[in-house]
Amino acid sequence: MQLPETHPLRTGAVADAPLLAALRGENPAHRPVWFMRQAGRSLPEYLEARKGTTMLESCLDPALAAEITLQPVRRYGVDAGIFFSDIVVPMKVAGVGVEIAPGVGPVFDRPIRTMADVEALPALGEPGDRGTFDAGLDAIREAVRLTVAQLGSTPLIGFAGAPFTLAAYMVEGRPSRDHLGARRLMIEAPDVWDALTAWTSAAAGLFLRAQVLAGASAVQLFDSWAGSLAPADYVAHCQPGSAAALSAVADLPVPRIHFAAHGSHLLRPMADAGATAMGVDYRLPLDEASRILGGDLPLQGNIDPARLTAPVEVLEAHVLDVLARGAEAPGHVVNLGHGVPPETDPDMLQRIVDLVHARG
Ligand code: 1CP
Repeated sequence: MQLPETHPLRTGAVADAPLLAALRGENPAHRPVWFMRQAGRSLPEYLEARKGTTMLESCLDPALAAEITLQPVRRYGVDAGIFFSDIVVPMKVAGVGVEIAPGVGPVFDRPIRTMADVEALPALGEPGDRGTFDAGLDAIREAVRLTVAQLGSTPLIGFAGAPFTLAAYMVEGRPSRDHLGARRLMIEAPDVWDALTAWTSAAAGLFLRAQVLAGASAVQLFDSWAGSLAPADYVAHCQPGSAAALSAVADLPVPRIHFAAHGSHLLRPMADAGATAMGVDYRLPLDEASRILGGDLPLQGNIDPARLTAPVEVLEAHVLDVLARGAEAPGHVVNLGHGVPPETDPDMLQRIVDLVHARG
């Protein structure tokens, strides 16, 4: 399948984008940099824009979602926009009872525990079938279109939560530290687990595909909580779902970044799920990550978020170390090793962008 004629990858709008060059394994004039959670509570303009709307209302308001996506691009001059949404938006669109509680995160009305619970989940349908889910994604398509029209030559990254991370929230019903409920279900009732992750991988895949067809030029699959799994459990119970989600856009010419916080021990099996680039968290130096992957894939990362509040010299020395180690990989996109903490001073992120653009 081809991208629509108006897509930035077909019009040539993003032809010279450093992000896409690095993700192809090339060395652009400077290394691209963006930040996970670059939109959000660390920006005063975000807090202002969000006044009076819940998190999920703002995700489903196309003009507001576009505005919030653009805010950090305008402010910092980062090399990519990350679509402002949330990993639970596809569930909300499907009609699952979920809200994002301020200061907590996703909270589901009815946690999923049994096969009957999975069977009661709404049907998702097929891409473009104009059923409830497909039609509900129109707000996402519109937000992406509005965003890319204003981004010009800066590419937009679309994203989804990986099937394991989505299922972990659905089983627990809310954020959990060790994901024990999800890991128990996986072992005690693998049939229920497989049915649930078949549903979450379909939701993630359809969500990614809608963003790409509407104008996103790259995607990232966030498997935030996969790091709680042993490699054998990841391969048996999670990798197939992630592979299915990524394969939903594999016929389209967009790079596929795959990231897990705390996931260094899963780099190889996560790459094998069909990624074309790997996000690395701050625990594993990028040169070591590249060796683990046999120099096969471009890498993204991995500035330690804890150093964002350190003295400037400490932060800058760390960024230069990340640049040096990242140079060992076949393509390097500079990012944090996890999301921007809400209390981050935006001036520190600006320093990183300027340093990477000057020295990267
Ligand atoms: O009150 C607020 O302002 C809401 C905070 C917030 C924001 C800004 C949430 C709630 N989600 C988001 C946006 C968001 N979520 C983005 C957008 C753009 C950007 O990066 O700038 C993205 C990519 C996500 C993805 C997301 N949501 C992940 C994966 C990334 C990661 O951090 O590992 C996860 C795990 C979520 C769930 C979620 N949503 C919100 C919170 C606080 C959480 C985490 C809760 C937990 O600890 O389990």
